[in-house]
This record gives sequence, C-alpha cells and structure tokens, in this order.
Amino acid sequence: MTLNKTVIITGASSGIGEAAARKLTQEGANVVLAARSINKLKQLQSELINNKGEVIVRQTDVTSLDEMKQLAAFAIESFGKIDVMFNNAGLMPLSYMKNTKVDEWNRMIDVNIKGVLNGFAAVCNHMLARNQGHIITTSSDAAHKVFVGSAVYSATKHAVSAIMKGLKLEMARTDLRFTAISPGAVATDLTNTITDENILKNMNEEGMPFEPLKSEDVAEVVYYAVTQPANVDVNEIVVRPVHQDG
Ligand code: NJP
Repeated sequence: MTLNKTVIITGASSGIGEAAARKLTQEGANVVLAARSINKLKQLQSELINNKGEVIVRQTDVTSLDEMKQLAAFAIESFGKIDVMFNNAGLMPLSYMKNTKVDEWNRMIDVNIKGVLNGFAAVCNHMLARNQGHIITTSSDAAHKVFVGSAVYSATKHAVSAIMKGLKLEMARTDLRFTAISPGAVATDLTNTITDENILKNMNEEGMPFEPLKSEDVAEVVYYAVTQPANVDVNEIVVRPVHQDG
C-alpha cells in the first residue's frame, strides 16, 4: 500500500528526521525536507531518489516564522497539500545551571519551543481549511522527567507537551490529529551541541550503560502514527531502549 501523504520534516538533515525521510519515502509519501544544512539535505535527496515517494528540499531555520511559512507554501506549490507537519528539529546542550549558559538556554527555547509553534502556525490555516492534517512533534522522555543538567532542555520539552495537549483539546471538534513522540536515548548527533565541561566529563566517565535506540526505531513510530485510520488520534508515544530505566 502506498502512503499517499505529503509530509514536511524539520530537522531532516540527520538523526531521527533523516531516518523518518527514508522510511516515509520507502512507503510512498512525498516529503519536504527542511533544515539549515542544505548540502546534507541535497545529499539525502539524492540517496532517496529511487524510493517510491518524491523528495524536495528547502533550507529552513525553524526559529524564523517567515521561513516556516515559505516552507509550507513550497510544499503546497509542489504537492498541492500538506498532510503531516513533523516538527522534529531540536537541540540538547545539557548544562549545569550554575554555569549560566544563557545563550544555550535561549537557543533551546527558540528551536525546541518556538520552532514547534512556528511549525504549527505555518500549516494551521491550510489544515483547518481542509479539516485534515496531522501535527507530529518529536518531544522527549525529558518531557516526563528532569535530571541534573537537563533543567532547560526538560523545560522546553515539558512546554512541547503542554502545547500538544492544548492543541488536541482545542481542535477536538476538527479532524486534525496531534502526536507527541517522546523517545528515550537515541544514537544521533544530538549530544554534539553540549559544551558544558562538567557534563562532557561525566558523559565520558560514565558512558552509556545501555544500548540506545536507533533513529530507524523512532522512524517506525512516526510511520505507525501516520498510518492509523482517520478516526484514530495517537496523542503520545513514549519509546525507550529496553534497558533504559525510565
Ligand atoms: O538529533 P540530530 P536527533 N532550524 O542532532 C536540526 C529529539 N530527541 O535526530 O539545521 C532547523 O541528529 C538539525 O539540522 P541543521 C530532539 O530533542 C532526541 O536526535 O542542519 N533545523 C538536525 O537535522 C530533537 O527534537 C533524543 O543543523 C534545526 C536536527 O535538528 C529530535 O529528537 C532523545 C535547527 C537535529 O538532529 C531530533 O534530534 C529525545 C534550526 N534552527 C529527544 N536547529 C536522542 N537523540 O537521544 C537544529 O528524548 N536543527
């Protein structure tokens, strides 16, 4: 069965977004890949060329509402509709609060929270006019917990959780759907944004005591959410490695 959907994926230049692009185009979805690294997007586009679904790319910074609106317009121009907005872009520069990495706090607020709001704002009118559409957001198990070093990251993901719950409540009389996917540890480049020496030292000393998920595992969850019947709204999925202890 071909997945006859148009899906915008933010943060598609690596990790979970890239894996979702692979999976969804294999299944026939047309995808619009967005991130700041345009060369990585073009490279991925060329790798996916033989998949069933079509791939187009657009350099987009999710913190810019204008760029997000242009991304949505580009998707509609190219494929005639947007079925799914996958708000996946994010960063996780964990740090101790005492080290006052204010720029990193602000950056997480801009990308992880405002980026998600911009994603919704960019497609809201289109989806409401069609009374059809699906907002999927990569949240985190950090939306359900706080650990030392995660205060601001967890705050951004708690905010994502509140936004997704608010959308679901407000839109319950429409046919729009809302899914927050909260992964545990996934092997991606996400930790590359960490600059706090204390956190890096701890990470190096402790290592990871269990095998993380692969991006492909999370891509399967995205596929599950988008392939449910129209009357089924999967609102929240928490998915962790089998040996991660919550
Ligand atoms: O990480 P990574 P993931 N505008 O670093 C993009 C959540 N999560 O796949 O712009 C647009 O490979 C960046 O692209 P570029 C996490 O919070 C993960 O793990 O070219 N895009 C890249 O494509 C995040 O929400 C884990 O630099 C921007 C992508 O974001 C999501 O998973 C656990 C951007 C990051 O890809 C995907 O992250 C968890 C901007 N301003 C939640 N800034 C995990 N990996 O363990 C960044 O609970 N990007």
